[in-house]
Amino acid sequence: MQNWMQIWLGLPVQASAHAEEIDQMIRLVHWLMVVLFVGWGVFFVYVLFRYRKGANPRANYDGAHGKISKGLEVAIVLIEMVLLLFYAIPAWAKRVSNFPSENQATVVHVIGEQFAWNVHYPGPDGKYGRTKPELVSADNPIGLDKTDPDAKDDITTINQLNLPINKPVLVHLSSKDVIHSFGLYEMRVKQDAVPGLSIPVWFTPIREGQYEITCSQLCGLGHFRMRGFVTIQSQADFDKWMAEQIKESRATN
Ligand SMILES: [Cu+2]
Repeated sequence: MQNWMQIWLGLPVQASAHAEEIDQMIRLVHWLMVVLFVGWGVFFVYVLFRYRKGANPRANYDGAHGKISKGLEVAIVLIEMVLLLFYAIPAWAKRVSNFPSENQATVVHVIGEQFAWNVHYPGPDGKYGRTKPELVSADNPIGLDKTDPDAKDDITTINQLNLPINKPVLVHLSSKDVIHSFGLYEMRVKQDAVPGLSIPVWFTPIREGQYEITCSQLCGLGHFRMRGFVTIQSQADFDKWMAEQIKESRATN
């Protein structure tokens, strides 16, 4: 849903199934902020007028009395608790517990490095080949061990992630050097890539197109150019693309 508030807040298009849930949360928080901003602003102007020197020649050292201010503070805390308990925590829980099963999802490994995104697909056998840090080189950026039979048909790309539409995507995210952050704004996905860890993150793309992978963690001098692309395409186009990659990798091996 691309409504006026979405445009006003400058939010990108919603290209994943859970994007609306995140945006709803963002909108609610902004509504609360609008109410607080306007409320405090009006109160401030009122106080400037009400407690002006002309009307109050002697200062009052007691301060304000009354239940309104306490009631307002309690109300704000309650609204914030509702946002946290009924929107934020349930939305987060779905992201971190309801992972799709590997055979129903597009499974892909994404490995961050200074300053690129390496993408690793298992190839036709569906099995990931072994990778070893000592094999990492300019033409083997993820250190794929070609002596492993599972590695022979593996597909790797740099800064290009192709995914079929309407099918859950399970990304296993890691990093070769420093902490990066895998940011797909249109998918409302952001997850740190940490060396030594494989972190799963999942989403379902629902909109075809070309989007950007942004590194959202300052990771070094070339951080600004650490961007890749995500292409969301129909299953048929994805299969065609994958077949081309397989053909290409067979020709070079
Ligand atoms: Cu980075």
